[in-house]
Order: sequence, then structure tokens, then C-alpha cells
Amino acid sequence: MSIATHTRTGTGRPALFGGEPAFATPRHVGAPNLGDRDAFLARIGEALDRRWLTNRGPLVEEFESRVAARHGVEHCVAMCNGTTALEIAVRALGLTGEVILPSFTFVATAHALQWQRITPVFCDIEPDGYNLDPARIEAHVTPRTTGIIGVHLFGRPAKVEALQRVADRHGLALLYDAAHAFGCSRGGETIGRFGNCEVLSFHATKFVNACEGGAVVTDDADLAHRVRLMQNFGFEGLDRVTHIGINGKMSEVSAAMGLTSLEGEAEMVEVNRRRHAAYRRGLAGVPGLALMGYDPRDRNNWQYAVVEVDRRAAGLSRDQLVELLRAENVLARRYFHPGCHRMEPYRSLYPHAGRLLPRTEQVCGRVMVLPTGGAVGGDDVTRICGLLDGFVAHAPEIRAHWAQRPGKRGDANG
Ligand code: T4K
Repeated sequence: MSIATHTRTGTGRPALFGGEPAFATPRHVGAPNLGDRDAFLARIGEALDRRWLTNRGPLVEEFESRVAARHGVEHCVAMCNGTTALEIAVRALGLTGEVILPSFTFVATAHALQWQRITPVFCDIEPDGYNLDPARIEAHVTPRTTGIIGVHLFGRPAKVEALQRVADRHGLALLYDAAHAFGCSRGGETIGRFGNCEVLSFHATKFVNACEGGAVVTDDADLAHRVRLMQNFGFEGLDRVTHIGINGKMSEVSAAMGLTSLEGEAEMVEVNRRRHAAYRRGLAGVPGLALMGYDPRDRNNWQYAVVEVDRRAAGLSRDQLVELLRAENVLARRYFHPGCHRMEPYRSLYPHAGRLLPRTEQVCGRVMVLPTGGAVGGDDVTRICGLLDGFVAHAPEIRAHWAQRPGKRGDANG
């Protein structure tokens, strides 16, 4: 069977069915924002000259004060990664027993609890969004509940006012996983100031990149003090340990990258915003594909191009589109499929959790994240939209062709 569905006009054949891939090299979702290479190398040179590479060197101190200032908070404790920052924040807040969180998040949010033998209790997300639904939390509160973790998924702020009300009503700690939300705001307030504390990630794929890195930001001086002790083995002086702790320190090399990345923030936002506008234009007429928007009243970093696929309207499922795109070297991702509750150990521990997570289950099967940012050009985005438009326009032929393939449709890699 001949199939020519690469574009709406039918030129070319999908790479999945033997055509030339649309891109000769991969287009990644999380390609790092690098910033000014010379500025980075100069910082590395200074660190080498100083022979001071970790243990709260001057670059880490500068990074901490810049991140604190950027978020309008008193305290920032930089860490080796966001997961460790989450674990330390959870421990410094004294959380035990059960903690309520969304399942539609990166698995690190749940692991940060389970790793410390705290039970993650998965709560469904809003009917009209991807964040924790404040209206559903109270049904999960038990005498063992000690806290809530809200996630500002894809940089869209959680409903912080409603979450705070629930936390206050039940005397629960409230912590935010703000891994995606650097530089974002809610109601005129910068993310970073909500709840007891917020946790940032500076992983290479994040808006601000420190290769690996994370931070706890807070206005609570006592909490910040405990967090700082915990990330440095509990040392309070040269040989005085006053607290249990681990090694969660950020290195000078990471801080050098983080500072350089921070300096490029305005430019990165602009590039991300332009790519988002290109996706909006390119996908506007494509049935069944809805690009996630951002509330114009909030500031955002526009780091994620998230598309929800309505299989019936598009004629193809999210998984089919991801598989077609990946063959074209467009390495779309199914973040955060299948949801934490369907990953181990949660899947075995709580096999029925999905019954209380209908919206999460629906969204986990529909969302895909597309390449954006500085690593893709505006023309690339136009081309990716053209591919999607072509696939959807020719969905019946593609489905028919698929049905004849040995093994039929396989699931794309997450
Ligand atoms: N909370 C939330 C909500 C999070 O999303 C994350 C991390 C955390 C907490 C924990 O923070 P960290 O401990 O990571 O600081 C990636 C990242 O490793 C992870 O940081 C991130 N979330 C998650 C959403 O994505 P993977 O397993 O998908 O990574 P990987 O290797 O498949 O890379 C993703 C894409 O980026 C690929 O297309 C390749 C591309 N890439 C990646 C790297 C590392 C590059 O182009 N260059 C690179 O250097 O988890």
C-alpha cells in the first residue's frame, strides 16, 4: 500500500513507514539552555584558579543569593539536584505518616516521600488543568496526614490560595515542587514564596540549568537553617555536628552553569515565547490537538510545549502520534505517562489508586510534550506542526497502513 501522508498535501511518506525522516538529527524536548559559553568557561577558570570546587564556594553563594532575589525570598539553599532538595525539605518540615500529592508529576515527587517511608497519597488533578485539585484533597486527609505537596506542573501555578486554606484547616505543612516553575508567578506573586517552602530543579533540561542542581527557597529562617544543616551532614562548625544530615551540596561547576544560565533568562523566555506562538499558529487548525496555554495574568517561562490529543477528533491516539513523530527524529515525550500510581513501587503497593484518579488517568493517556526552546528553530516548529497536521489529515490511511503492519502499533518509549 502506498501512503503519502508526511504533510497535508501528501508529499513524502512517514518515516515510520519507510520514508526519509523529516529531521536528519534528533530534536529533543529537554535540550539545555546553555547561556554564554565564554561566561561559563570564565567562571570555571576562576574556580580552578581558586582551587575551590565545592562546599559552599563563592559561585554557589552567588547563585543562592541571585535565586533568592529572583524569587523575592529570604533564603535559598542550593543543592546537588531537585530530588535531594525535595527529600531534605520533606524531612526538615518533619513530615511523617501520609502526604497528599498529585500522581500526574515526575516520579521524583513521590519517590522523595517513599524513600523516607512516608506514604504518598495520590490525589486527582483539576478538571480543567494539570495541577492538584484542592476540592479533592480533604477526602484523603486522615489522622496520619502531615502535609501536602503541590506541583506547579509545566510552569502553570497550582491553586495556591485554595491549597493553603485546606492545609490551614487541617494543620498540614504545604510544600511545593516548583521544578518547572522558575520565574513563574501567580496573582502577581513570584513562585517560590508559597507554602512553607518551595523546591526548584536546575537539571540540564530545566529552564535554568546547572547541569544538575536544585534548591529549597523559603522565608522561614528556622526551616532554612535546618535545611542547610541537613544538606551538609549536619555540620554547624568545623567539627561540630548538631543534626542528622546527608550530602546534598551543589558544586562550583554546577553553580557556574547555573549563574550563566540565569544571565540568559530574559532571552530564554523570549525564545520560548516565540516557539510557543509558532506552535499555536501551526496547530490552530489541526483537529483534536490542543496546545496547553498559559494564563496571561501570570508570568511564565514558557518552557513546555504541551499538547493534549483527543483521539476521536484527531483520528490518531497520542501514542500513535508520538511514535510517528519519533520516527521523524522529533523526540516527543509522554510526560508524565502513566502517572506515578502506575509506576513501581506504587503500582504494587496501591493497585487500586487509579479508581480515585479518573482525570489523571485520562490526561496521562492524552498529553505529549514537543521540542521547544533554543535547541529548535522557529522553522523546526513550523515543520513539526506540518507533520502533525499531515498525520491528522491522513489519519484514516495511516490507521489502515498500521493495521497491516506486523505487530501493529507498538507503544512509543516514554
Ligand atoms: N519534580 C518534577 C516535577 C520534575 O520534573 C523533576 C525532574 C524533579 C522533581 C526532580 O528534579 P531533579 O532531581 O531531576 O533535579 C528528565 C530529567 O532528568 C528530570 O530532571 C526532569 N524532572 C524530567 C521531567 O525529565 P528523563 O528521564 O525524562 O530525562 P532524559 O534523559 O530522557 O532527557 C529528557 C530529554 O532531554 C531527552 O529528549 C534528551 C534531552 N536532553 C537531556 C539531557 C540530560 C538533552 O538534550 N541534553 C541533556 O543534557 O528525566
